[in-house]
Amino acid sequence: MRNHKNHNSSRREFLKYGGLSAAAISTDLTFPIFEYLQSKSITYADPLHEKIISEKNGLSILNNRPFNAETPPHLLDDNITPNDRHFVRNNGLAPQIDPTGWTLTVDGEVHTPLVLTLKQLKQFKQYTYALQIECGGNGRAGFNPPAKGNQWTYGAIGCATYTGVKMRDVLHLAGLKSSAVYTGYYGEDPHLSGDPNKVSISRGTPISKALDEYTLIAWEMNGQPLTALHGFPLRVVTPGWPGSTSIKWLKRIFVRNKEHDGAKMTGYSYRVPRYSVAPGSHIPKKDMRIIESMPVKSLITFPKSPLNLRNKKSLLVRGHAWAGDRSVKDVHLSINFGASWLKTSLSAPINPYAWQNWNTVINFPQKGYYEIWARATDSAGKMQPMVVPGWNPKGYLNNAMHRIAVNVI
Ligand SMILES: Nc1nc2c(c(=O)[nH]1)N[C@H]1C(S)=C(S)[C@@H](COP(=O)(O)O)O[C@H]1N2
Ligand SMILES: [Mo]
Repeated sequence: MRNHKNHNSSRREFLKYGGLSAAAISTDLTFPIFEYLQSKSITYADPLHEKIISEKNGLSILNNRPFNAETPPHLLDDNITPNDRHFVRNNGLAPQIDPTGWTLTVDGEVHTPLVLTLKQLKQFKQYTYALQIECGGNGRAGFNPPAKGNQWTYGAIGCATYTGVKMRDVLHLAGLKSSAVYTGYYGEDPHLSGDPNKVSISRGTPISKALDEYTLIAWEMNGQPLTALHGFPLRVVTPGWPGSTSIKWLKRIFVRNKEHDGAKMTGYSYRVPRYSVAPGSHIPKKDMRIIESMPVKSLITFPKSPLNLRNKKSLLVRGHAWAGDRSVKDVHLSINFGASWLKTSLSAPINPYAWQNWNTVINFPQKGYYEIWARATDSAGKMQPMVVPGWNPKGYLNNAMHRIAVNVI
């Protein structure tokens, strides 16, 4: 096992690498299992962040500056992810914003540029939807050769309810010019360097996705005002696309007449090769394409891995599945390393872009070590791969199956 060390030495290691190393991995296992099958434990590297950490119940901190934390799969068991269990991905510093006088600007390729106060924005028709947000780098830890960046395992995904207005209602009020092809969103989070002229991230989407009826400008998450970590007072929610298109602390919607070229829109950011490449290859920039819809994926959220099942051979297993812009058609489980598959009972999403819940009862034929593998299939028939798919330089789009370990004793 790569991280075979006790908690204290992991903590030291964490401090030594300035919070960039993987979080501590507990090794008090009752049977051998590879590290991705277990949950990581929290590592505190900076007392200044204790408040932030206390807002997040049981998450694994991957980095303190910027603050990044993921949710262990068993803590994603709720049908709607509670605020304290939703992962956090920050590229810069999370600002504490005074909403007095806050305005949202809409400009660029529009007939009537707008400057809206929060009060004016709330006069548009309001909607509440359950929407999943997954970081484009979720699963990055699985790539080899490894990709730099947060080593997300499984938990950079959440499905909370958001209340706000439709992006398209706001864009229609401004009046899109025929030259409008892309959005460029800007948030108020300061760059890590503190330099006010630097932007940590400014991404957007083709106009068609911004006009999707489920793309929101939201101010509430699960019925509460957005927290500072999640973008108070306003954020974009672009469900089903890389989380990076859901800009937090939203200040400006710049409508572009070409693909947006803000921070993390160009070069290799949030891009994958147009064709499959051998692991470790160098790919020319011109051969990279922007990630749009996220691929089909699922999680086993109950039971927690690893499990010792005593005096019992049946087990209720459940989780969620989602598929970017598509829906999920089926979730199957295997308890024999993929030799045969069992169909689970899968619910419809409560609205498009909400994840879907599945469950089934498994009967183990005899005692022994089992892995449960979950494989979702989307509405177009695409399935999750067992192994890490399509290596790419920045480690995006790993939708390999989630596995948990069960020891029937
Ligand atoms: N302004 C701003 N918006 C942002 C980010 C950021 O760093 N700054 N991170 C993005 C990324 S990469 C992701 S995955 C999502 C995560 O949203 P969450 O922190 O609410 O889970 O926010 C996106 N919006
Ligand atoms: Mo992300």
